Parts: sequence; C-alpha cells; structure tokens
Amino acid sequence: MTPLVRRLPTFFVAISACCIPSIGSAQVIAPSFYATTIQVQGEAPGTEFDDWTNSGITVVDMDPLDNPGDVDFANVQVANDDEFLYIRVSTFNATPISLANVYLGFDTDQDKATGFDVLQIGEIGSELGYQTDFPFAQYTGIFNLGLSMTGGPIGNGGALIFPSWTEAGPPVGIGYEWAVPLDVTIQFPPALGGPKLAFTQPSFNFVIYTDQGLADITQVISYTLATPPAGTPGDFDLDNDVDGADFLLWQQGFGTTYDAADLADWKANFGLPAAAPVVSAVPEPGSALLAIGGAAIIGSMVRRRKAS
Ligand SMILES: [Ca+2]
Ligand SMILES: [Ca+2]
Ligand SMILES: [Ca+2]
Ligand SMILES: [Ca+2]
Repeated sequence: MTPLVRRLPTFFVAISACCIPSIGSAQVIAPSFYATTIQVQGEAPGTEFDDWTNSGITVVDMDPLDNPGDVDFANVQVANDDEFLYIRVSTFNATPISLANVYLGFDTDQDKATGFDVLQIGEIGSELGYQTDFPFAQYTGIFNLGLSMTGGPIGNGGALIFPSWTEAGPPVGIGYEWAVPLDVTIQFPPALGGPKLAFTQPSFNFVIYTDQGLADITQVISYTLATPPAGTPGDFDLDNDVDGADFLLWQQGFGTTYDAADLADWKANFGLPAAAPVVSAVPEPGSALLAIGGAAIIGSMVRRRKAS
C-alpha cells in the first residue's frame, strides 16, 4: 500500500511553560539490534505489531501512565537494518485514538546545543523531525526549516508508518511503528553547503513526543546503528538455518533488500544446517529475470515442503 505523506502544517505551537514536570532520567541507551523481521505496512489486519512482539527487541523506555485521555506513550522499541531505523511505541490507550500529532525528534549529532530544542527542555537538539511520516529539517530556534528532502521509499525522506494516513483521515490506533529511511538527505541550498545526509554518524539520540508539551515525551533514547551479523549466506532471518522462512523474506524484500545474488546464496545453502540439502530440487534460473519466475516455482515448492 502506498503511504500518503501529507503536507501538514508544521508550525509548532509554543509550549506553555506553566508546567515543567520531569521527563524522568534524561537518557536511556537502547541496545543495537539488527532486525530482519520488522515490517511496517502491508500486514494482515490485527497482526501489525506481532513482528515486534516476536522480535526479541528490548523495550528501552517504559514511559509512565501520565497523559490519560489523550495519546499516552508506554513502551518503546528500536532496531535497524541497512535501510531503515525501526521504532515502535505502544500507548496506554485501550481504544484507538488520533495519532496525528505524534512527533519524532532526532538529535543526529548528539549535541543538545545544535538543532531545535524540542519542547524547550534542553535535552535534545533536533536536526531532523517527523510528524507521523512527514519529515522536516530543524535548526537552532527553528522547528521546521522548510527545506525539501529526498531519500527513502517515497523519495521525499518520508517514513513508512503504521497506522497510516488514509483517505478517511489521520492515523488512528493504540501505537505506532515507523521505518525511518537512513538515506534521508536534506536539500540545503548551496549557501549552506548543499545537500547533506541527515544521519551522518551511526549514533544519535531521539525522543517521541506530542503537541501537548510535556504531558507526554519519552526519555531521550540513544541508539547506535547495528551492523548485520556475519552469518550463513541465505540465512536472511539470522536464525542459523537456511529454509523456507528465509525464502519468504527474500521474496518480500526482492528488489529492495534482496536481489538475485541473495537468491543464489539461498539456493546454495538451502537446508543448512541439515545434513541433506535439497538444492538439486531447485531450478537454476539463468538470469535475474528468470530468477523472478523461478522464485514463484521455488515458493510453491517451499510451501509444499512446509505442508508435508
Ligand atoms: Ca509491523
Ligand atoms: Ca506516557
Ligand atoms: Ca543536535
Ligand atoms: Ca534462517
């Protein structure tokens, strides 16, 4: 499904300084986790967050029940692969609620003194912000620089999100998941040095917050991008075997995460670590194009195998 990235009014309403509750301990460090099983969008209704539940990814922030009646963040998980940073936040809300005013703020240089001072708490200087899936560049004293951006699957630096914007309106639910593209490029004008990647270093900080000021903001979460662990070629889900589950990942990610060479790896190692690989049963595609046709054949073989 094609996500709808809407141009939202991103002028940020000044936050009243009336109430300055603590955001708890200022910073948590999320363990680096190279995820191969997180999917954002396109899953069967009701199963969209099962990938997180089953992932083994640590909950890094357990935000308190502190914003009843509106978006109230609970648990945060974070992981990445080569293309995306994946973030999930659950809420305490038991019934779906508008998530239109949920924001990410990325302190990409881990320097509070640079970037936008999110919610004026002096804890995060954000260079890259998102409102739902909509990206914008930030700067000291400026919530939205208004610069165009490129990168990501939509080409404008936009993130994939679930729940998504639909024809009916803004995202509604009891939690969010993001796939934030790691190749977001901010189109700075030549006078400011020209286009520049938003994520320029493997470590950065971020917060998740709403437009309700300090009523609900996560701790500052520090994350370092994980690199893929060395494993058996073809073991795409990194569970130490090369089987039908790996093929399904290849099939889902063909053209983006995976290519024909990955299928060749899968074929070469299919059955590992079992003693009797059945590679001989797999047809030999002669080209990348044939590989696509072959994939369907192999897929049906895998399904038969799994069913038997
Ligand atoms: Ca998901
Ligand atoms: Ca909360
Ligand atoms: Ca900064
Ligand atoms: Ca595997």
